[in-house]
Amino acid sequence: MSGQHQADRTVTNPVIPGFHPDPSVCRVGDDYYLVCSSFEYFPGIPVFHSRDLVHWTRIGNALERPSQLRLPRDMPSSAGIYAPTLRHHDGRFWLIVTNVGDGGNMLFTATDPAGPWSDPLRLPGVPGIDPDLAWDEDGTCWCTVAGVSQVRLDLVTGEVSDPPVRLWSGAPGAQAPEAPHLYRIGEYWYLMIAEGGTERGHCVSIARGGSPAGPFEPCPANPILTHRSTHHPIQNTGHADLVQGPDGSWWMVLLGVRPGGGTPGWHVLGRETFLAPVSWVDGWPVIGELSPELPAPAWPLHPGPEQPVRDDFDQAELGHGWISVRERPAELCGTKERSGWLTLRAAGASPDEPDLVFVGRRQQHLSCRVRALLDPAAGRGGLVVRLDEQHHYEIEADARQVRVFARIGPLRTEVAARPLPAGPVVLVVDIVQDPPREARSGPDLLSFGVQEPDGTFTVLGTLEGRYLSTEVAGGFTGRVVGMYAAAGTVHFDWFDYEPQPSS
Ligand code: 6LW
Repeated sequence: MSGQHQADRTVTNPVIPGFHPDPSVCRVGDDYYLVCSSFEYFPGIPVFHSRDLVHWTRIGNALERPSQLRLPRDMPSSAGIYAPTLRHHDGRFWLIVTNVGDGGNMLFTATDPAGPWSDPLRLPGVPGIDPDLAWDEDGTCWCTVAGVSQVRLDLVTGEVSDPPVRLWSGAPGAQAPEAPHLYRIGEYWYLMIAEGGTERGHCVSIARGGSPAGPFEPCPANPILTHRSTHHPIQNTGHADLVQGPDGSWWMVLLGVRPGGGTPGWHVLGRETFLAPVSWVDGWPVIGELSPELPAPAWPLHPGPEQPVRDDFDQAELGHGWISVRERPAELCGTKERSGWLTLRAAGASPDEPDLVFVGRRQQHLSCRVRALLDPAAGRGGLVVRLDEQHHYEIEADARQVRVFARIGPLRTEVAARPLPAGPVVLVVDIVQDPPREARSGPDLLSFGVQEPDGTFTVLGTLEGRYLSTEVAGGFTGRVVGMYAAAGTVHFDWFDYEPQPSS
């Protein structure tokens, strides 16, 4: 399909950087909508909009009420909300997703993808994870899940008509056939899956057949996409979804990671959303260039508004880019108690605990600087860079001192401490990509400190970033950076997130 690119212009991949895995996309007219997994974070399932598949603006979160999303304290990190599928059918948006650890598979609907979304229809008959929705010409809804198996689903009652039927398991012996999506394209039904596990062996395979229930014939070129055992800067490529542009061109959104540093390579931003062009040869999709600089699509580009660097907490409600760990009770967190400030009331938990009182955002740039002005007069809190309860670095202030801590697995240590004069203090986290200098270096360095009254940055401690990587910590998320309260009440006047150039 020539002409789907502007050869002279490139756009940046990932199209949605930072912890935004398992993308699912659909198009309505000229508008694309995309959702991602959100695991233990609340609100859940960020919803993005784009006019060009390249520039995405977050327009909300699908799961923003406790009636839609429960993330209990005993639910481990990297459980919770897995792998949604977003589709538009019969005038409505449909979102099917698994809450691993609380309720299993659920269905939500909306007329506006920005919300509000419905309360959940629970689907006890839909097994496993990674549910997909597809409708045939008769209106029957086929729900396909990891494994890969399928049920027919009644969208009114949530009941399934038969026990699950096994459809296809991908390559013989390959691990984790998952992330199925079923499409009617031309004369065939296509069943696309991910396999090989969501780490370096990840890949995308496809099969086709004459009916949504199969049988399916695997593509002779499977896997149709993988970067396994290559030096490609984008790795772990898989968990994909297909979408067709208004001009008839086809595209794939998928997850990938950007490992940095020496061997074995550590990725710190989680699994990110990438875009790749798709062409068709003999009725099979062929995936085009997937690179950090992607040739721009042939249509006009629609860059969104510049992301503001600072949140001054002057609005009554927090913007939808802010996320919390497991829940965000209004009585512990809000902007109403002290006008123009975000107030966090500790619930007795440190960043080592699952119910940390925390408001943060995804780290989306390999190098960035985060600063916040906090008033610790009545409590203890600070800035934390978090992968999970066992992997985080933080700078914490109380009325008397500021301290830097590192938690790596079972080990917790105080890295630095310094007395503080009375009054508010600007805490700083400076994250700098560290290109590989030797086999064991990188991928980044995190410096923690305070901003002096003259604006200079005094570093109290610098820590290597690899211990806050998925290769060390495990799990499915990525770095999140934000504000927390560990004791008493802590007020934050503003929070800055400034992307920095990286090498
Ligand atoms: C998701 C599975 C996967 O359910 O990882 O990469 C799991 N793919 O499909 C969690 O994101």
